[in-house]
Amino acid sequence: MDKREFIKLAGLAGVAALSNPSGLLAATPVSGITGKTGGAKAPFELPPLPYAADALEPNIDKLTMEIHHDKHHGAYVKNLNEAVNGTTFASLTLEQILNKVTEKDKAIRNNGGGHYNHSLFWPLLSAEKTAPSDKLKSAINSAFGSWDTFQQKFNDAAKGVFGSGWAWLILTPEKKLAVTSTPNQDNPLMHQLVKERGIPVMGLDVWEHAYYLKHQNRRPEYIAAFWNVVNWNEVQKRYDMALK
Ligand code: MN3
Repeated sequence: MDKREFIKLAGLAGVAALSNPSGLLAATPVSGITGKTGGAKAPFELPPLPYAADALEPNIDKLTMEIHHDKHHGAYVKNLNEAVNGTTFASLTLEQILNKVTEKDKAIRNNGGGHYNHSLFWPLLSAEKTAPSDKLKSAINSAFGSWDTFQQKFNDAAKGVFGSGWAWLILTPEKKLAVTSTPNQDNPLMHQLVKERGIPVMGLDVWEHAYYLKHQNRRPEYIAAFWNVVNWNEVQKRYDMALK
């Protein structure tokens, strides 16, 4: 797959939004950004949490979720809107912005990534017990050798982020599942900035703001808690979308 095809694939949400502005994305968020935010252009809006702030207790506490969503994600949205205002980015969808952003566009890089990553993250968590489908397990097994190896790699990627960043399960442009990580609010769609490009299938926020109030400095404890609340239905949905 060449770069142009990859941009096209990664930008599917934007294309879908243009061809069906009313209904398609609400039902099938290709980008993982739920509801009308999917494929949206500025001004961007903070999507509501898809569950109560205390729904993930005791794994992730209520106050952390409130501050993380309302204040941190809220600030990324506000700052992104200010940063794109009056620039050529103002007419692009969020996915197109991530595809285009470079080192020069510092505020758009940080806040565009922040908005995308958190919009993807909230629905990837759930209080309801879900399990990976046989199809996903089989894809994971063939990509990593075993489920345990996949989890170990993902844990290592999450623990290995120095300072703030994200661990990812991605589908590469070659349609292979891979584990990677990015610093700060970068993500694998920022293909002018990251070494390992791909469509995010699952992501874990390992900024201290995501866990410090409850887990303090114990990031491994937070990572273990994350596995208790993964919404495997959402992971599956994102994987299916990425494959198309
Ligand atoms: Mn965060």
